[in-house]
Amino acid sequence: MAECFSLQNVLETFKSSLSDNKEVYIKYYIAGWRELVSFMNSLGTVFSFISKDAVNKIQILENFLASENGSHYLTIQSMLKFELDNELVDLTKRANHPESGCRTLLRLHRALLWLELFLERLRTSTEESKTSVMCSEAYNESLARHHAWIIRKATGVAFCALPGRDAFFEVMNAGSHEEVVNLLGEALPLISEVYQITEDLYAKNNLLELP
Ligand code: 1Q0
Repeated sequence: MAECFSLQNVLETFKSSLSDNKEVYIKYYIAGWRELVSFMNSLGTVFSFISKDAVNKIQILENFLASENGSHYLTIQSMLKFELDNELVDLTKRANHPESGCRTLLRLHRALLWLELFLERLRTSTEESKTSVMCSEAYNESLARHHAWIIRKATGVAFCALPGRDAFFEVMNAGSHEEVVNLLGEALPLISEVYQITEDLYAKNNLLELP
């Protein structure tokens, strides 16, 4: 049976995703996303269009991992090397490899920045703070610039359907407000580290704008 969402699980998976020499294991990275998607699903059907896209991307990466080339998809670092060396990435426009691991993971990577910005707002929020405002501010500072108008519009509508701060803390299933705030304080540096490692790697290889 699927376990109930817990913030602790998210923290654990992102922790497991970092190897000793600071590579990022794809298996745990996408497990973290699966956990977040299950959380999002519990918030209602207005978020289906978002979770569908997220699941689709997670699935693409899982398929690579399970394929005969799976060993090359162990870490984000090894995936980049493998796909670039073998010309498996569309670099300037979508053509022969519209669903490369590199471009797919980049979409999740951009969403990770949204998550980081949103969780930081949540961590430092007060009783009066609105989740919808925190969410859209984080979105405008991250994903929005990569999204077409129609998606920004739909996303804005979805944000308005978010539960209030108290209910939100509740579904996070991590104890009292204080405990949630502490756990967020623990999770954020990790998420931020995973984000930064990936960002630097993509930047170094000139892959931040993959179509
Ligand atoms: C709780 C509210 C969730 C809000 C999620 C914010 C992200 C909005 C993203 C909107 C995506 C719209 C659907 C399609 C977009 C694609 O066009 C786009 C680009 O891909 P492509 O193939 O067209 O080039 N895709 C993306 O940008 C990927 C988006 C992935 C979003 C993954 C969101 C996962 C949800 C997480 C819930 C987190 C809950 C936070 C609190 C958890 C507490 C630990």
